Amino acid sequence: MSKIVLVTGATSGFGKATAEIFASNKHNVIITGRRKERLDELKNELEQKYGIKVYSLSFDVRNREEAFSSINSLPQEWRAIDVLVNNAGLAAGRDHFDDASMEDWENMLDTNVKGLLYVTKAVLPFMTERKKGHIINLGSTAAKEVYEKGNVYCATKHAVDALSQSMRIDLLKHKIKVTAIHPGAAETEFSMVRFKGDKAQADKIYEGYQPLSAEDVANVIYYTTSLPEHVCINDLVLTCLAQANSFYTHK
Ligand code: NDP
Ligand code: 8X3
Repeated sequence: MSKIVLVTGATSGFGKATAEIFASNKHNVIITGRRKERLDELKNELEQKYGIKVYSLSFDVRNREEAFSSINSLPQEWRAIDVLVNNAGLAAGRDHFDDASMEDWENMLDTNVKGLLYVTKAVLPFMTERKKGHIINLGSTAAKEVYEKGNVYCATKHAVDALSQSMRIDLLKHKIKVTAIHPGAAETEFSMVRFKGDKAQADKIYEGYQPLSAEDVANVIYYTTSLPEHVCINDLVLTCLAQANSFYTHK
Protein backbone atom coordinates (compact mmCIF):
# COMPACT_ATOMS: atom_id res chain seq x y z
CA MET A 1 0.00 0.00 0.00
CA SER A 2 1.18 3.47 -0.86
CA LYS A 3 2.53 5.47 2.09
CA ILE A 4 3.10 9.17 2.76
CA VAL A 5 6.71 9.80 3.73
CA LEU A 6 8.08 13.13 5.00
CA VAL A 7 11.84 13.54 4.54
CA THR A 8 13.68 16.53 6.05
CA GLY A 9 16.81 17.70 4.27
CA ALA A 10 15.75 16.29 0.90
CA THR A 11 17.74 18.81 -1.16
CA SER A 12 20.94 16.75 -0.94
CA GLY A 13 22.67 13.58 0.22
CA PHE A 14 20.76 10.95 2.23
CA GLY A 15 17.51 12.93 2.21
CA LYS A 16 17.40 13.29 -1.56
CA ALA A 17 18.28 9.61 -2.10
CA THR A 18 15.67 8.60 0.50
CA ALA A 19 12.95 10.62 -1.25
CA GLU A 20 13.92 8.90 -4.49
CA ILE A 21 13.87 5.34 -3.17
CA PHE A 22 10.43 5.82 -1.61
CA ALA A 23 9.17 7.46 -4.83
CA SER A 24 10.57 4.63 -6.94
CA ASN A 25 8.62 2.19 -4.75
CA LYS A 26 5.42 4.15 -5.51
CA HIS A 27 5.11 6.05 -2.24
CA ASN A 28 4.13 9.73 -2.10
CA VAL A 29 6.73 11.99 -0.51
CA ILE A 30 6.82 15.32 1.29
CA ILE A 31 10.23 16.84 0.70
CA THR A 32 11.66 19.64 2.86
CA GLY A 33 14.79 21.80 3.05
CA ARG A 34 15.77 25.46 2.78
CA ARG A 35 16.81 25.48 -0.91
CA LYS A 36 13.45 25.89 -2.64
CA GLU A 37 14.80 25.68 -6.19
CA ARG A 38 16.29 22.25 -5.45
CA LEU A 39 12.98 21.11 -3.95
CA ASP A 40 11.07 22.29 -7.03
CA GLU A 41 13.51 20.47 -9.29
CA LEU A 42 13.28 17.24 -7.28
CA LYS A 43 9.48 17.40 -7.15
CA ASN A 44 9.27 17.63 -10.97
CA GLU A 45 11.84 14.90 -11.44
CA LEU A 46 10.24 12.39 -9.06
CA GLU A 47 6.68 13.04 -10.25
CA GLN A 48 7.64 12.59 -13.89
CA LYS A 49 9.93 9.61 -13.38
CA TYR A 50 7.78 7.59 -10.96
CA GLY A 51 4.21 8.87 -11.44
CA ILE A 52 3.74 9.53 -7.70
CA LYS A 53 2.80 12.76 -5.91
CA VAL A 54 5.34 15.03 -4.23
CA TYR A 55 4.56 17.92 -1.86
CA SER A 56 7.33 20.36 -1.14
CA LEU A 57 7.75 22.50 1.98
CA SER A 58 10.64 24.94 2.19
CA PHE A 59 11.58 25.93 5.75
CA ASP A 60 14.49 26.17 8.15
CA VAL A 61 14.21 23.49 10.85
CA ARG A 62 15.94 25.86 13.31
CA ASN A 63 12.99 28.20 13.20
CA ARG A 64 10.29 26.81 15.49
CA GLU A 65 7.42 28.97 14.16
CA GLU A 66 8.37 28.24 10.53
CA ALA A 67 8.62 24.49 11.19
CA PHE A 68 5.18 24.36 12.85
CA SER A 69 3.42 26.67 10.38
CA SER A 70 4.88 24.80 7.39
CA ILE A 71 3.84 21.37 8.67
CA ASN A 72 0.43 22.66 9.77
CA SER A 73 -0.10 24.12 6.27
CA LEU A 74 -0.21 20.59 4.80
CA PRO A 75 -3.53 19.89 3.08
CA GLN A 76 -5.71 17.27 4.78
CA GLU A 77 -4.81 14.54 2.25
CA TRP A 78 -1.10 14.95 3.04
CA ARG A 79 -1.44 14.75 6.82
CA ALA A 80 -1.67 10.98 7.10
CA ILE A 81 2.12 10.73 7.35
CA ASP A 82 3.23 7.10 7.73
CA VAL A 83 6.99 7.68 7.89
CA LEU A 84 8.94 10.71 9.13
CA VAL A 85 12.64 10.70 8.27
CA ASN A 86 14.43 13.22 10.51
CA ASN A 87 17.51 13.63 8.36
CA ALA A 88 18.23 17.40 8.10
CA GLY A 89 21.48 18.09 9.89
CA LEU A 90 25.06 19.15 9.62
CA ALA A 91 28.52 19.25 11.09
CA ALA A 92 30.00 22.75 11.16
CA GLY A 93 33.77 22.86 11.63
CA ARG A 94 36.17 20.24 12.97
CA ASP A 95 38.23 21.94 15.67
CA HIS A 96 39.51 21.24 19.14
CA PHE A 97 37.05 22.30 21.84
CA ASP A 98 39.18 25.32 22.81
CA ASP A 99 39.43 26.59 19.20
CA ALA A 100 35.90 25.83 17.98
CA SER A 101 33.42 28.56 17.05
CA MET A 102 30.39 29.16 19.27
CA GLU A 103 28.35 30.02 16.14
CA ASP A 104 29.16 26.57 14.73
CA TRP A 105 28.13 24.97 18.02
CA GLU A 106 24.83 26.82 18.12
CA ASN A 107 24.12 26.00 14.48
CA MET A 108 24.63 22.26 15.09
CA LEU A 109 22.62 22.21 18.32
CA ASP A 110 19.79 24.25 16.75
CA THR A 111 19.64 22.08 13.61
CA ASN A 112 20.50 18.56 14.74
CA VAL A 113 18.73 18.59 18.10
CA LYS A 114 16.18 21.41 18.33
CA GLY A 115 15.20 21.20 14.64
CA LEU A 116 14.59 17.46 14.97
CA LEU A 117 12.44 18.07 18.06
CA TYR A 118 10.34 20.80 16.38
CA VAL A 119 9.64 18.74 13.28
CA THR A 120 8.81 15.63 15.30
CA LYS A 121 6.49 17.50 17.66
CA ALA A 122 4.72 19.13 14.69
CA VAL A 123 4.20 15.83 12.83
CA LEU A 124 3.32 13.70 15.88
CA PRO A 125 -0.38 14.66 16.22
CA PHE A 126 -0.95 13.31 12.69
CA MET A 127 0.49 9.97 13.84
CA THR A 128 -1.00 9.73 17.33
CA GLU A 129 -4.54 10.33 16.06
CA ARG A 130 -4.13 7.39 13.63
CA LYS A 131 -2.29 5.24 16.20
CA LYS A 132 0.27 4.52 13.50
CA GLY A 133 3.60 5.86 12.33
CA HIS A 134 7.32 5.30 11.98
CA ILE A 135 9.92 7.89 12.97
CA ILE A 136 13.43 7.43 11.63
CA ASN A 137 16.17 9.59 13.14
CA LEU A 138 19.57 10.02 11.48
CA GLY A 139 22.24 9.63 14.12
CA SER A 140 25.81 8.74 13.17
CA THR A 141 28.74 6.64 14.29
CA ALA A 142 29.43 9.96 16.07
CA ALA A 143 26.37 9.11 18.21
CA LYS A 144 28.22 6.06 19.51
CA GLU A 145 31.84 7.25 19.88
CA VAL A 146 33.34 10.68 20.40
CA TYR A 147 36.40 11.52 18.29
CA GLU A 148 39.04 14.23 18.45
CA LYS A 149 37.68 17.58 17.19
CA GLY A 150 34.17 16.11 17.04
CA ASN A 151 33.03 17.63 20.35
CA VAL A 152 29.66 19.33 19.72
CA TYR A 153 28.80 17.42 16.52
CA CYS A 154 29.25 14.17 18.49
CA ALA A 155 27.21 15.61 21.36
CA THR A 156 24.31 16.46 19.03
CA LYS A 157 24.34 12.94 17.61
CA HIS A 158 24.55 11.41 21.10
CA ALA A 159 21.46 13.52 21.82
CA VAL A 160 19.73 12.07 18.75
CA ASP A 161 20.57 8.58 20.06
CA ALA A 162 19.16 9.38 23.52
CA LEU A 163 16.06 11.04 22.08
CA SER A 164 15.42 8.06 19.81
CA GLN A 165 15.51 5.71 22.81
CA SER A 166 13.27 8.04 24.75
CA MET A 167 10.75 8.50 21.92
CA ARG A 168 10.62 4.71 21.52
CA ILE A 169 9.54 4.29 25.13
CA ASP A 170 7.12 7.23 25.29
CA LEU A 171 5.45 6.70 21.91
CA LEU A 172 4.96 2.95 22.16
CA LYS A 173 1.47 3.54 23.57
CA HIS A 174 0.54 5.13 20.22
CA LYS A 175 1.97 2.18 18.23
CA ILE A 176 4.64 4.43 16.74
CA LYS A 177 7.92 2.78 15.72
CA VAL A 178 11.18 4.66 16.28
CA THR A 179 14.34 3.68 14.42
CA ALA A 180 17.74 5.33 14.82
CA ILE A 181 20.10 4.88 11.87
CA HIS A 182 23.78 5.54 12.47
CA PRO A 183 25.90 5.75 9.29
CA GLY A 184 29.66 6.07 9.19
CA ALA A 185 31.51 8.18 6.62
CA ALA A 186 29.39 8.76 3.51
CA GLU A 187 30.24 10.96 0.57
CA THR A 188 27.55 13.65 0.24
CA GLU A 189 27.71 17.43 0.62
CA PHE A 190 28.32 16.82 4.35
CA SER A 191 32.08 17.50 4.32
CA MET A 192 31.80 20.50 1.99
CA VAL A 193 29.35 21.98 4.52
CA ARG A 194 31.54 20.99 7.47
CA PHE A 195 34.66 22.58 5.95
CA LYS A 196 32.71 25.59 4.61
CA GLY A 197 33.34 25.01 0.92
CA ASP A 198 37.01 23.93 1.21
CA LYS A 199 36.93 21.14 -1.40
CA ALA A 200 40.48 19.92 -0.77
CA GLN A 201 39.74 19.39 2.93
CA ALA A 202 36.39 17.77 2.14
CA ASP A 203 37.86 15.40 -0.48
CA LYS A 204 40.57 14.31 1.97
CA ILE A 205 37.95 12.71 4.23
CA TYR A 206 37.11 10.17 1.50
CA GLU A 207 40.63 9.51 0.19
CA GLY A 208 42.04 5.97 0.10
CA TYR A 209 38.85 3.93 0.57
CA GLN A 210 35.31 3.59 -0.73
CA PRO A 211 32.93 5.41 1.62
CA LEU A 212 29.18 4.80 1.83
CA SER A 213 27.06 6.57 -0.79
CA ALA A 214 23.80 8.40 -0.16
CA GLU A 215 22.02 5.53 -1.96
CA ASP A 216 23.59 2.93 0.38
CA VAL A 217 22.11 4.75 3.37
CA ALA A 218 18.75 5.36 1.66
CA ASN A 219 18.47 1.61 0.89
CA VAL A 220 18.91 0.79 4.57
CA ILE A 221 16.40 3.46 5.62
CA TYR A 222 13.90 2.02 3.15
CA TYR A 223 14.55 -1.53 4.37
CA THR A 224 13.64 -0.59 7.95
CA THR A 225 10.20 0.54 6.72
CA SER A 226 9.55 -2.59 4.67
CA LEU A 227 9.25 -5.05 7.58
CA PRO A 228 6.01 -6.54 8.92
CA GLU A 229 3.87 -4.27 11.13
CA HIS A 230 4.98 -6.00 14.37
CA VAL A 231 8.73 -5.80 13.64
CA CYS A 232 10.85 -2.74 14.46
CA ILE A 233 14.56 -2.15 13.94
CA ASN A 234 15.39 0.03 16.91
CA ASP A 235 19.01 0.93 16.34
CA LEU A 236 21.23 0.30 13.36
CA VAL A 237 24.89 1.20 12.73
CA LEU A 238 26.19 0.92 9.16
CA THR A 239 29.63 1.68 7.79
CA CYS A 240 31.51 1.00 4.59
CA LEU A 241 33.71 -2.10 4.56
CA ALA A 242 36.86 -0.03 5.27
CA GLN A 243 35.49 1.53 8.46
CA ALA A 244 35.19 -0.23 11.82
CA ASN A 245 34.06 2.71 13.95
CA SER A 246 34.61 6.46 14.39
CA PHE A 247 38.32 5.91 15.05
CA TYR A 248 39.41 3.22 12.67
CA THR A 249 39.32 3.31 8.87
CA HIS A 250 41.61 0.94 6.98
CA LYS A 251 43.12 2.92 4.07
P1 NDP B 1 24.10 16.90 3.13
O1 NDP B 1 24.84 18.14 3.48
O2 NDP B 1 24.31 16.32 1.78
O3 NDP B 1 22.53 17.14 3.34
C1 NDP B 1 22.04 17.81 4.49
C2 NDP B 1 20.57 18.16 4.29
O4 NDP B 1 20.11 18.79 5.50
C3 NDP B 1 20.34 19.13 3.15
O5 NDP B 1 19.22 18.73 2.41
C4 NDP B 1 20.06 20.45 3.86
O6 NDP B 1 19.11 21.21 3.10
C5 NDP B 1 19.41 19.97 5.16
N1 NDP B 1 19.54 20.98 6.20
C6 NDP B 1 20.69 21.39 6.83
N2 NDP B 1 20.42 22.40 7.67
C7 NDP B 1 19.07 22.65 7.57
C8 NDP B 1 18.20 23.59 8.17
N3 NDP B 1 18.64 24.49 9.07
N4 NDP B 1 16.88 23.56 7.84
C9 NDP B 1 16.42 22.66 6.94
N5 NDP B 1 17.19 21.74 6.34
C10 NDP B 1 18.51 21.74 6.64
O7 NDP B 1 24.48 15.84 4.26
P2 NDP B 1 24.10 14.28 4.49
O8 NDP B 1 23.05 13.85 3.56
O9 NDP B 1 25.36 13.54 4.54
O10 NDP B 1 23.55 14.35 5.99
C11 NDP B 1 22.22 14.04 6.35
C12 NDP B 1 22.19 13.64 7.81
O11 NDP B 1 22.99 12.50 8.02
C13 NDP B 1 22.73 14.70 8.78
O12 NDP B 1 21.92 14.68 9.93
C14 NDP B 1 24.14 14.22 9.09
O13 NDP B 1 24.58 14.67 10.33
C15 NDP B 1 23.93 12.73 9.07
N6 NDP B 1 25.12 11.90 8.81
C16 NDP B 1 25.94 12.13 7.74
C17 NDP B 1 27.04 11.30 7.52
C18 NDP B 1 28.00 11.51 6.40
O14 NDP B 1 29.15 11.05 6.51
N7 NDP B 1 27.61 12.14 5.31
C19 NDP B 1 27.28 10.13 8.39
C20 NDP B 1 26.37 10.02 9.48
C21 NDP B 1 25.32 10.84 9.66
P3 NDP B 1 19.20 22.80 2.85
O15 NDP B 1 20.64 23.19 2.91
O16 NDP B 1 18.57 22.98 1.48
O17 NDP B 1 18.37 23.39 3.93
C1 8X3 C 1 29.24 11.88 10.03
C2 8X3 C 1 30.33 10.89 10.16
O1 8X3 C 1 32.67 10.51 11.07
O2 8X3 C 1 32.18 12.74 10.28
O3 8X3 C 1 28.30 11.78 11.04
O4 8X3 C 1 31.24 11.95 12.34
S1 8X3 C 1 31.66 11.57 11.02
